[in-house]
Amino acid sequence: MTSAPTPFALAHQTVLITGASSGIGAACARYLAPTGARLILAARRLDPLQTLAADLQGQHPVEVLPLVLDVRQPEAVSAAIAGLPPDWQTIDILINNAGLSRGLDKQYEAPLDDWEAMIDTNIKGLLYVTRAVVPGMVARGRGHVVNVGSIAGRQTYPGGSVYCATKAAVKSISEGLKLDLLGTPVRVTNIDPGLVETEFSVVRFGGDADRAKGVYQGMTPLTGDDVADVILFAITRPAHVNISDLLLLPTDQSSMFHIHRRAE
Ligand code: NDP
Ligand code: 8X3
Repeated sequence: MTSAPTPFALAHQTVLITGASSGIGAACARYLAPTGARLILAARRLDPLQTLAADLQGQHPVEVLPLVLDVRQPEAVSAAIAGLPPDWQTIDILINNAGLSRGLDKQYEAPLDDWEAMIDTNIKGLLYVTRAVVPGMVARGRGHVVNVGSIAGRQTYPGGSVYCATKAAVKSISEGLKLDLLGTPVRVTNIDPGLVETEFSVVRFGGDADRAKGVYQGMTPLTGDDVADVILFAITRPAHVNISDLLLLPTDQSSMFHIHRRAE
């Protein structure tokens, strides 16, 4: 009889989660809090980070460091990582989750600002954080990077060309990072969720909550918890196991274009 593999222990591991003020990132924090990991929760909004930190610390003996960070600012990113308190400098796990979508306009009509926001956050921001954190992982001989892409990076939909392109870029960046890290123990996981009900669609539609609700109408989307659960699985595999690429869909979704909706 074979025995189950020993999971990778998260106790005392320092985890940086970008986009931790909401949705998938906040769910990752909640899933990691009971594991003994130490959490750096990064986003632009301090209030929700502090509220989340207080909630987690009320429930678990967990160390949490809220970090105000705009991933679009390369100097601010490198200064924030270099300026972490000494006992928080050794980041073992990076969850590159910060991201957003803006609008569903046709490519030949979309506001340029929307493109800048998506490209600067989803591609360049992810790269800036990776560039600031991964050298330390290589030097220490341990680490794991989880990049949150999307099914949108695998299938382009009307009005989504730039958002989809940013997520296709995340997939390429994940593949490239794994290639460049070959020969080191640092692991790379790319996870591409389908529809997840978070603040994502509210942000996409400029605060229009009713339009956002319509995205998930009549179907059961993933929750941030569902994604966090799978990320927790990926980062707790034994050190010689690298889950490279994951597509995670709601049962009601088979592709970008096949969504089962019940009459309500
Ligand atoms: P939310 O809008 O709920 O969360 C997005 C998070 O990203 C927030 O914490 C936000 O914090 C943060 N963020 C946005 N811009 C920046 C920035 N410039 N610097 C730092 N943090 C930033 O959406 P989700 O949780 O759904 O999204 C998380 C990731 O999952 C994104 O990369 C998204 O593309 C991806 N994804 C989402 C899916 C979905 O259907 N929801 C499906 C597939 C992938 P703040 O505003 O405080 O900075
Ligand atoms: C988010 C999923 O389908 O709204 O990446 O683009 S979708």
